[in-house]
Amino acid sequence: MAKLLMTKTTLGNGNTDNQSVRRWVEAQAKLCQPDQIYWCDGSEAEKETLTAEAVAQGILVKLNQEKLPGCYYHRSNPNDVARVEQCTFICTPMQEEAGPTNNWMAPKAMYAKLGAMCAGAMKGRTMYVVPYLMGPPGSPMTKVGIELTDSLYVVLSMRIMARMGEVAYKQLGDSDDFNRGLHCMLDVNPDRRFIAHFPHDNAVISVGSNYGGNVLLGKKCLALRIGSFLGRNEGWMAEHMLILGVESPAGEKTYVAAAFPSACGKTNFAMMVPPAHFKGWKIWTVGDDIAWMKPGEDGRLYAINPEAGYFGVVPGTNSKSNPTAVQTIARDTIFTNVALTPDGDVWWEGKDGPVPKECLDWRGNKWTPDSKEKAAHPNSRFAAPMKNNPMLDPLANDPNGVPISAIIFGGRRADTMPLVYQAFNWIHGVYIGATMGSEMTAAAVGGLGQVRRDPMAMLPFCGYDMGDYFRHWIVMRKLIKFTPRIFHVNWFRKDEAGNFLWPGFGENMRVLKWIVDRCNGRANAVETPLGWVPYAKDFDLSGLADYSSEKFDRVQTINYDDWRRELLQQDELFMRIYSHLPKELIFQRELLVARL
Ligand code: GTP
Ligand code: SPV
Ligand code: MN
Repeated sequence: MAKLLMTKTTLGNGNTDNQSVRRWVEAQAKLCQPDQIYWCDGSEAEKETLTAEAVAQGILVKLNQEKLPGCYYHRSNPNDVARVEQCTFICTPMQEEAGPTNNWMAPKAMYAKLGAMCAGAMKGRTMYVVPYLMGPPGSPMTKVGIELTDSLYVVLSMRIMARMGEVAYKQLGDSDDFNRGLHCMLDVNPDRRFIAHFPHDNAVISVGSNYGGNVLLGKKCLALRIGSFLGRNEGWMAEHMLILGVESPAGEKTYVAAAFPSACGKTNFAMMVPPAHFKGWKIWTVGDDIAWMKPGEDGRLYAINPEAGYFGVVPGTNSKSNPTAVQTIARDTIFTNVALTPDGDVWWEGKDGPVPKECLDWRGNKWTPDSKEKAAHPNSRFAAPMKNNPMLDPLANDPNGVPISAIIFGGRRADTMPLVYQAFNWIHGVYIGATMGSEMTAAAVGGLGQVRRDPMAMLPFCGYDMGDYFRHWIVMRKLIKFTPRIFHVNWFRKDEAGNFLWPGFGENMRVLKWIVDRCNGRANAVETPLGWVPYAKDFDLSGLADYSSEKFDRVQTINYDDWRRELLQQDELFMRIYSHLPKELIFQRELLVARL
């Protein structure tokens, strides 16, 4: 192994002869001035060492190893518990390219601003070099990233969320085609928090945070914001979608991808366990958050999950809502911002079993069942390796990905949106995705509960102009011979009393079954102004206690007053992004108005 260029103390067994990597790391070290540089190799031994170090520094708490083998607990700064969209920037040379839905700053100005913040920021600290892959090793779709960070929590989380270590240098070879990610925690101050993307440089700089999507740079930053930009130029799609396989009792396998906004049910859907009534049906997980999709040689659209772990919402996870997740997070998991019980276990609202008489809440304060505040933060998360998932699809690591038969869009809507309908064709489906709305959740700071337009669940994650992104979807149609069918679902419609009109979770299998049958030419449908919907008589409600066909009619109702409002709200988005909006979508709007 060649000697490193830098004079700094270097630790860790990870090393590379790749000159571009070494020069770049050296330049960043010169800027940040860490006391030492630690080159991660991704080994088990390294995990042990770094975990022990994190425990010694109080970054992680070792949980009760009898109950939760290999599990650790982390509390983030209370000012740093979710993605911050107002601090997230797309830095293209022209603002036009970033579009009206992204914060923008010129690259030169942003490099100068963040360079000044990072200067000397790692004095007295260690800079960890984290090489990783987004995608299975050896896949032509896989991308290499290197994240430099002064956070051990980030190193240990990245190790779960991505394929980390030597494997990345192997894929990279002597190429300089890798994402350059720099993360400095600084003083974790919201006023000095920036997540800046430089799509033309395949680079990201994140400062002032130590939480989730802000700092695990392979995830939202590379796999979605930079990824969407690269995908547009290279003829593929980077989407905020889960990927799952549906296996019928006869062994037929159908893969679907689904885009729901943050905290709107992707992980739950991707790990769904069909109800007893669906004997012999199985759901296999490929991914729970991100899909990279590319047309294959056979003319179908193929998808890979670029991630290797799940960064999932904890509250509400139990053996009824998501038994697969319960098994997945039983070991080797880092829990962030849940509650800690006196016996070294974790707890959250909606967990199986009794409510603890006393525990420490996500801030570390004493909590009892009488406390007014929640014990676990609503956006508390688990980071768990996907290999723990008992229903991991056998093709989850396949370099070719899986062929997608259906794309499902869905939002969190208390009204207006029926449980399920199918687009008439691809371009109509693009319109349905482009006009998606959803109530905002705790996954991002601000606006909780308000309905906002979140096209294709990508509003916070698209690395370029939203109108150009719609254009890319339209262009992709020409590259795919057998286009996936497109659907819209809404698990969250409520009655006047505020009760959900659909039981959701495992029962979503009933909707998925109709979707799969539609894709495979087996189910009938009725034409409505919105699209195709199931005949009530065809839709399987058997074995669903207390669920009448009247209730199903209600959850499927198209209310014309609601749709008048809906169209006006959609117009607000279209006005905002008008200058790059493909005219095809304006025509689709006109057709919808005419049908209504
Ligand atoms: P991100 O990781 O933020 O991208 O979220 P996600 O889309 O993976 O959402 P997740 O599956 O974690 O679900 C978020 C919340 O929605 C959880 O609190 C669930 O309880 C709730 N949820 C998920 N599926 C359903 C459903 O079918 N019905 C109802 N009513 N709630 C659901
Ligand atoms: C999301 O917000 O969509 C997430 C969580 O998946 S985070 O990684 O924080 O972006
Ligand atoms: Mn997500």
